[in-house]
Amino acid sequence: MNDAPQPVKFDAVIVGAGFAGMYMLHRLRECGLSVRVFEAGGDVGGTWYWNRYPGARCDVESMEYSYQFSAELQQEWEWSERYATQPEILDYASHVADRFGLRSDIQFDTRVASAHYHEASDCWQIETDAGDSVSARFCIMATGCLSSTNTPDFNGMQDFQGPVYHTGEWPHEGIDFTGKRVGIIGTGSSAIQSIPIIAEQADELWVFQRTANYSVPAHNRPLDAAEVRSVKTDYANFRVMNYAMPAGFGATKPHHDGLAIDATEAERNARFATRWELGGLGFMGAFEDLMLNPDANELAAEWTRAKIRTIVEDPITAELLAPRQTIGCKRLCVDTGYYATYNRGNVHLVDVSETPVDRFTASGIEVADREYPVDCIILATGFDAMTGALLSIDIRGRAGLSLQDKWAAGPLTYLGLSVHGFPNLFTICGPGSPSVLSNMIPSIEQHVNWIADCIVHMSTSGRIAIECEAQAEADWVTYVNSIADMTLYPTCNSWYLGANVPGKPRVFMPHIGLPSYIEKCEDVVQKGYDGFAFY
Ligand code: FAD
Ligand code: N01
Repeated sequence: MNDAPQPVKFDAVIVGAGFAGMYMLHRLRECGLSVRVFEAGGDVGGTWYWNRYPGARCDVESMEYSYQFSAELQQEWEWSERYATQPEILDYASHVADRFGLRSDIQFDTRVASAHYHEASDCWQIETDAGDSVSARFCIMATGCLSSTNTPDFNGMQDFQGPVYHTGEWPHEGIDFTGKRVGIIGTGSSAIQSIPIIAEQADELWVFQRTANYSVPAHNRPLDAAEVRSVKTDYANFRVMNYAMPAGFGATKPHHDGLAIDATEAERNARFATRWELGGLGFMGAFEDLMLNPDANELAAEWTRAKIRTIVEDPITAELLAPRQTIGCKRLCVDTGYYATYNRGNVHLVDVSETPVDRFTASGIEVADREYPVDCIILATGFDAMTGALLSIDIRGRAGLSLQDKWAAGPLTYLGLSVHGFPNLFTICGPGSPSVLSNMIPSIEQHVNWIADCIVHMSTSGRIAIECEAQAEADWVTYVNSIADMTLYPTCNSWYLGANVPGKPRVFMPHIGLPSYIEKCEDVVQKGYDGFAFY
């Protein structure tokens, strides 16, 4: 007798319960499907469940960084600040889960270890680290673009006697740095948000910087009631206008056209200053050629460096903080008081660009034979972005083809939604979609709606399986890269290219431009799912 547990059969399994997994569950339940969601964390929220470091908040404005699928939800939820804090966004995710009764179909504290496609039954067999074994017609990866942390293998990590925290796996109870000597490695968005707050608590803060990053002020503030009312009066139109923006946000902000290289110095300076005062990611919208022409980019970069020099009092520190790479090539950071924090006596910048971190000792961090004694270390070292979470699952498609093998030279997808050889597997905001180069919640909703509509189409037309064609996939990857090659994005070592993770193939992963992408997805459907095969 075979006493192995019988697999449970669902119409769909969703992996991940961040904003993508939550909305996918809601849509599929509305379509009448039986669904099980597996989530490694203890509750919903994804990014906002894990990234609890001091100062964590969104850099797309709250009124834009939220769901639009329910008119009631978007009317009833009140954001308190221009850029919502992590706790507020997590409360929002929790509210959505309560309001739509999502938790009953989500199994928390459960990591999916493998997903194998069985051709005989046209089903996915999914196994978890908790011992679950379930089968489903569809397997939908809502595993997140920035959910797999990147922890460099520093020598002697195990020797350090104090605690080591990663910003992307922050302790739920929070940390009080009062009276502590703190070392933080990294100067990306997570570090830039947390450094000013940690600096206020800690006795000494040592910042280990490998590459200086550009950051613009957030000018965060409480939301004005009149401003909220004006958006809520016609939220639907506000959303439509934002979907037409290159990155899915900023439609109601001042629009600027023209080329930086054609403007006079006075015009340029005035426009950069206006954008700096407005605050936020819109800085790169000052002129149309900033991400296309290196000379134009250098004008914006040098303006920003000059700005940093006016804020940071010590000229040596100011020079170290002035980035050299193309501005906007790595994701622009948005801060509150970041550069001014270096004017504090207890904050010290350690340049590790030429002489890297040698090792962790029992009591500190060693660089170029000097030990910096610290009580705790923060790794603000980012993520194995876009592919990390997917490739840490043993995903196998037709004929046992593993995704790890298929993507050995870089991710291959059609529309960032589908992978040839992996029928009925969908990736929400996968590599090859606008995802991280867009306001992600609207991008997630667009993907979820596309997938749900596709599943309904299959059901009404009696189709069992869908798979993208090899040629469509190859053409899409070429196209995504050809767009990137027209821009300055490939000119630095960003995580968009996988350059932050040693050994990761250097391939530009996101699709640049949301409106053209949405148009393509709609066109594919209108042409009878062009580039896909059904059986
Ligand atoms: P996630 O929120 O990452 O959720 C994925 C979930 O899948 C996680 O909970 C994870 O535990 C789970 N998971 C992964 N693998 C497995 C597995 N094998 N088994 C079970 N569960 C698994 N985007 C913006 O547009 N605007 C912003 O302002 C913004 N701010 C950000 C700030 C920070 C600090 C970070 C890190 C990212 C930010 N992002 C922002 C990007 C953010 O990731 C997205 O906006 C969005 O939250 C992604 O939702 P998601 O559901 O796709 O993925
Ligand atoms: O990670 P990062 P992040 N030795 O990869 C350094 C989103 N986000 O968590 O640049 C020394 O940007 C690394 O140096 P270098 C947003 O999309 C948004 O900060 O590789 N240093 C870099 O300085 C963002 O882009 C917000 O030379 C090492 C840093 O660690 C994305 O998440 C807030 C090192 C990593 O920076 C990732 O941001 C937070 C080593 N061995 C995150 N390895 C918002 O504001 C790495 N580094 C909304």
